[in-house]
Amino acid sequence: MSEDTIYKADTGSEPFRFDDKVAAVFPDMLRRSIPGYAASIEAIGSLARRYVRAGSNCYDLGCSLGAATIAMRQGINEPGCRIVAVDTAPAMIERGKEIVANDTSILPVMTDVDFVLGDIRDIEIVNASMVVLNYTLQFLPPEDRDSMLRRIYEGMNDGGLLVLSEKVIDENPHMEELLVDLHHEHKRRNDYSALEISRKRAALENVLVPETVPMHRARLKEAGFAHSAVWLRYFNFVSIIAIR
Ligand code: GEK
Repeated sequence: MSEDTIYKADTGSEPFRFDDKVAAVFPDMLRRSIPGYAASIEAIGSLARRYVRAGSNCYDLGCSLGAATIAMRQGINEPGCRIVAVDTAPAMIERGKEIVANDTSILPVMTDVDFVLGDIRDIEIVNASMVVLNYTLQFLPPEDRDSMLRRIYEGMNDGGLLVLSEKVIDENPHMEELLVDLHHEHKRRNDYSALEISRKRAALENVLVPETVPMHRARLKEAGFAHSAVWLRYFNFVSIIAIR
């Protein structure tokens, strides 16, 4: 796995972009930056086994290199399904295709994967038994998030499952300060320097826009999801499951 050294260099005031440089170090970046990332991927596999129905579609929205796609494919135990893995970043889609093609894990059933280079706001969602937004919604402009969730709900079958993982802000400013500090300490333990952490933070400003857990849950309810629960929280990173 290539080491993420991107913010060892001074990148000036350039906003964060999902380009070739990021794609080349992405697994290392996520592992060291997102507390709970590995747990989110593991759960996606288990949830796929429980919720994916024969002949249905699964969507990995903002798939990056396809880690959640691979987990779903390993979990799916029903015939005739299809995974649609979508990302706007060509560098991610190109590498993701290679990674999935070279994945040699033994699968319970063969599930086709279609990689789509495109914006998740333009993708048609139909006959879905599982939809994954693993740390992706946070990159959409907030004003586009309600309609995105509504479209997902409308494209899902009854009993279908949505996994929504996000960086969040706490409603309580005092606790927010502590959680951010704990996250930065976690990154320092994972060998990012204080300078790398502050450069990355500046680059993500206005690119990754976090919301509170109550805002996410209210949006899910508004979109129509009858049930939702936070199943994972690690500092200011959460994963929520919602069932149609
Ligand atoms: C994982 N889910 O490993 N349309 C499509 N893709 C988008 C859009 C958009 N509008 N906006 C951002 N992206 C993955 C990790 S990373 C999380 C997801 C992170 C894509 C973007 O190109 C990137 O690949 C991904 O969403 C977010 O489970 O970097 O913190």
